[in-house]
Amino acid sequence: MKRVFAIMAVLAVLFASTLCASAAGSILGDADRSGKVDISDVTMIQKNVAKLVAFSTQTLKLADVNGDNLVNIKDATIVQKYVAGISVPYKVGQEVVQPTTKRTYDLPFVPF
Ligand SMILES: [Ca+2]
Repeated sequence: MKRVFAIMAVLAVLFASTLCASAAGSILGDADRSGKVDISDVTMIQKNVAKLVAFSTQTLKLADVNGDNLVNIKDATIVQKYVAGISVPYKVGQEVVQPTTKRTYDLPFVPF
């Protein structure tokens, strides 16, 4: 029985670390999820606005660079300015931690 709990604890830790690892690659404005913010992200946001491309919930949060809970032409313009080297008052290009990755999991106490 102890062995089963130990295996469950290891799996829980691995699952939690996988969630954290996936958050590390989340960059605000990286709408094409390539790991960098460039003109392709502007194009992806424009395609989403035109309803040519659907975003996942996580990608919607990365594309919403001004944080108004909408992905629209304003976000595309902000990312375009960032790519052009124009200063923007948002954290475009910086890693963000998605709220869903902030979960904590209580592990069962396993006496070894
Ligand atoms: Ca927005």
